[in-house]
Amino acid sequence: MDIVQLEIDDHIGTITLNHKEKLNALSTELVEGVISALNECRRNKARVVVLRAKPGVRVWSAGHDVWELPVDGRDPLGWDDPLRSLIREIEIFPAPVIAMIEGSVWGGACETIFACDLIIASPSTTFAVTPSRLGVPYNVSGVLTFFNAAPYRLVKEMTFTAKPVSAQRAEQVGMINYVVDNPEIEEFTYEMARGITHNAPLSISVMKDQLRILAGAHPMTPQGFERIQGLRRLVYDSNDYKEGILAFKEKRKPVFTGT
Ligand code: YXS
Repeated sequence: MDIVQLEIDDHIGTITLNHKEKLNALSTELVEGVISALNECRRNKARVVVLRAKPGVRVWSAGHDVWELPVDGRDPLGWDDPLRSLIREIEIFPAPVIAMIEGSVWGGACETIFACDLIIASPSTTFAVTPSRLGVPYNVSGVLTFFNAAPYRLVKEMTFTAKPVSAQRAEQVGMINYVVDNPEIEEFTYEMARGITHNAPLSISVMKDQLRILAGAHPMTPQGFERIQGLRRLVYDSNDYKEGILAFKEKRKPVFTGT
């Protein structure tokens, strides 16, 4: 069974995450499947893509595959990391990507959803941004995705506490577009998707790209970037980062010492 499934029908691409055993963790294999599906949608000139998991999942995605996070002194979220590639491919895809969410969303999967253009979630959905739970130093463009998705103070709350935020609260603050109950969520999502396919695709594509460029237009000096990279290295070289990953693998609570 493919861990990523693709259907293209009447200008609408549907990409379904289907790696139940690993709770749709964003492994290299799964990310490559999603990127390949996006490329197929591009070849078929899809005018909108729906990114979803199987109906009724408890966990939409458990985030980055923790077993693929390096503990050998390499940046865990470097440019060619699968999660980084996935975010970029969603952002540059020349048509709207609608995230249709059921179940809980964790870590890098939250960023993946926030990189999408529209977000429709079921009432049971929660979003948990978890770098601080694992000791991971998130990367700059990733933090910018969160910064563009939610109010400043809520981004701080989510990143500092790593606690799940409900779909209702996310909708209240404009972090997602709609909360729609099952089973209506599918019809609601595809009605929106069909509506988009009836509008001018070139106009939508250029507005999506303009919004991406404007949202990313935050001045940062080379010195400022280098200072952040230096701080991030201190974190991914730290005992706490190794402890966070090991505790996850040993299924126990981490004990962070700040070293
Ligand atoms: O023990 P087995 O072999 O059955 O495997 C277990 C888990 O190890 C595995 N699994 C994962 N494997 C790799 N990467 C993951 N992110 C991941 N999450 C889970 O799936 C099997 C079932 O997990 P289990 O027994 O815990 O299921 P559960 O139903 O009790 O709990 C579901 C979750 C999602 C609440 C729980 O699995 C969980 O808390 N997972 C970790 C969520 C998380 O912290 N994700 C962030 C990953 S790191 C990331 O995205 C960024 C780098 S960052 O951290 O910076 O945001």
